[in-house]
Amino acid sequence: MSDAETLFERIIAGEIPSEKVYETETTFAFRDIQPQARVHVLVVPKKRYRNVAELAAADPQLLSDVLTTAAKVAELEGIAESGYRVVFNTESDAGQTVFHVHAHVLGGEQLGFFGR
Ligand code: IU
Repeated sequence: MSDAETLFERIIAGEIPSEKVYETETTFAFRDIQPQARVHVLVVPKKRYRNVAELAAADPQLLSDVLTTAAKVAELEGIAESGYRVVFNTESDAGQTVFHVHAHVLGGEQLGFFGR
């Protein structure tokens, strides 16, 4: 297992400091160290799957927990009404760099179009 693969497990365990936003029995939410919007929070399932496809196939309840936590984060950050985006970068063309599935919760300002 590479360092990149264990990184979020170490953040969840508190071995690497992070700015926690919210936590449940199965998920952990913390601020992205390189925010791409005024609000940029990562939601990670405590059990590691490589990407959202593997998570969806293996444990749909846990995927649901991740999305419920994302909605809770939006509420806590005050962006539930103004709007926000939930993104799962999946593998290389999408720029996934940490292979422990995570949802990006982005908002707090008008977001630009995305794609190419
Ligand atoms: P990606 O979807 O795998 O590209 O997202 C990984 C994110 O993890 C990226 O936005 C990084 O800024 C973020 N991150 C972090 O918050 N803390 C870290 O120690 C590392 C990456 I390394």
